[in-house]
Amino acid sequence: MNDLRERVFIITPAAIWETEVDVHYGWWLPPNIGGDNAQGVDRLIYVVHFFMAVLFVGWGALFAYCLVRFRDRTGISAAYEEIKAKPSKYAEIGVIVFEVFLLVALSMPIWASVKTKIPTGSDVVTVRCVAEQFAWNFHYAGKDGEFGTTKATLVGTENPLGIDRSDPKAKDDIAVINTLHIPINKPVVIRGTSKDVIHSFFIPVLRAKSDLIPGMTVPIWFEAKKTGTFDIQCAQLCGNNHFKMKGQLFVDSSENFSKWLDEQAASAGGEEEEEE
Ligand SMILES: [Cu+2]
Repeated sequence: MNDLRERVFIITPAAIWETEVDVHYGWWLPPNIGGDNAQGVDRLIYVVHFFMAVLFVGWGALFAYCLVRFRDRTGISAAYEEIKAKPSKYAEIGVIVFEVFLLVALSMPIWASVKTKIPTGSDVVTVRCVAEQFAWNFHYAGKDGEFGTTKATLVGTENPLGIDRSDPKAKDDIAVINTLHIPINKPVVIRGTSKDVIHSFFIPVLRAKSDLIPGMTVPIWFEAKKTGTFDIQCAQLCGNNHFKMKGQLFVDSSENFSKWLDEQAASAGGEEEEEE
């Protein structure tokens, strides 16, 4: 898996040219394959954009009207007192009330669900994600469902997560780079952190995005409703190869997901034997 790691430290125009853009989303939002949270984010985006358009047209029309109505004309001089008319005040109060509604009634419930209702239980798939310049390391607990110990002193090119294989719980742990496999229709919790700088874990099709911060473990959760291959992007300018910090999300059927886990477990075992 380590051959997947590409470390190019100099940006050349050729490097930028060769970096493929896999999915062309067009001018509209990328497809949304997420659960309730992701749908809620889209609803909010639509509502906010609709009212931004109304405000844009409304204030633009008022501006144009004022340009004509109060243009410089002979015989008419400017009035230097403050405005006495009430309509502009009402319009501003209306905008404030509506913004409070957007924030309290629409944004906060979605945010609360994303940030505080982290699912727990036996059907939850938990994956650790350790971001680094410029790759995503994913850590699966393996068959026993328990993550083995990781140690900073063990971190190296062969072991980017620093998994301590002498820990019995770590024996079946799976480490993959830039590839995240998840099953369809199951809550997935990513426990994310970073080795170096602040990265931002972003899966556009799931409307899931969160900063990953060194020294902190940040939970991110979502549910995918469609199988397929999608982009994982870094949404935080994190260094000179930020633009290449991409991963792939594979949403698998539950059979394919178990099959993939078994394959990974088998190859992890194989690697250990080679080392001995
Ligand atoms: Cu990054």
